[in-house]
Amino acid sequence: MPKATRRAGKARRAAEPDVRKLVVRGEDNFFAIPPELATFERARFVVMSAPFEGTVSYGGGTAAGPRAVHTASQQVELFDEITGAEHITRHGVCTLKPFNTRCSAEELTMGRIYPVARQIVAAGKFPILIGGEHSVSPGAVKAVAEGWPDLSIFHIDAHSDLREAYHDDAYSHASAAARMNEYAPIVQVGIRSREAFEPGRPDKPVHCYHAFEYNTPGAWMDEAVGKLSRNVYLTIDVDGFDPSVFPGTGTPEPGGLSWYMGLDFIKKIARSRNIVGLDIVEVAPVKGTQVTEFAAARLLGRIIAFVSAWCWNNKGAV
Ligand SMILES: [Mn+2]
Repeated sequence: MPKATRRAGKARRAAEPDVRKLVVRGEDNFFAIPPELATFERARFVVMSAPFEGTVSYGGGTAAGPRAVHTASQQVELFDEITGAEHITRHGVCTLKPFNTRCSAEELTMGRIYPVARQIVAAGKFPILIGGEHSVSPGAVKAVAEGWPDLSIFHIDAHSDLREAYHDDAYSHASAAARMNEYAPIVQVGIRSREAFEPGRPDKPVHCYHAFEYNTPGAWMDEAVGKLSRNVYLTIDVDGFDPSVFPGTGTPEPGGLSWYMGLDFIKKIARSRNIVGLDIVEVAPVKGTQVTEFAAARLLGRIIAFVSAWCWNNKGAV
């Protein structure tokens, strides 16, 4: 074998680190839980951080998002009064060191996030990804889609993100849903900013619930959840919520989901489907206030509770 080829082969293997070597030791983990509950072996949830803002088109700051959510999570009460239990310590949450994000969006999500997420899914654990801009998500979705057949995506966002490419970059944040759509059909809610024509893939439909029409609780929420298949990946751009809930985000749009409407959606999904992966992206902390990152940490804690309480005891059939 020529020398150059052998070297290339070695480089590829080096780019796929063992997930166990990325684990944060000690108490500076998500939710500040005892380290013995945060090992890869013990924990059923595993949190990846991707502090990336390579392709943002307007306000910046998302590179600081994951660490801010990490720090805020350490102030979140571990008991969940909605489900009546302390799921975070019961099931354990493993924190991974942040990805090195000095690379293209494509290299980050496909070359770095995907192989780690794949190992998490293969170990039977629940992958969580904290961004960073939305371009980090497709690699995690790919790993989950390979591990879970019959996957669909529930997508909370102000933006449809279905452009085939943006500024010639197919892995731009504005193309995140187009890339995710390669792996699964999508149900979008909160959408209030889009290109006129973004058809999605014919074999994997995209159902869009625009915010101008669907902005208050109603039967449409059950209809939207009804379009999801058995296994569901949640991708949550915090700008899908109203800016009063998440003011710190790159492209805030007025008129999004209320806090409780968002939670109700996720509750409905957890009660009737099997949620198998999650990302929360586009947190851009605002100096002098912790509102955004604390809300994101709280959302993460709630979703962990809903998955634990309902998906993992789910007797319902779809
Ligand atoms: Mn968005």
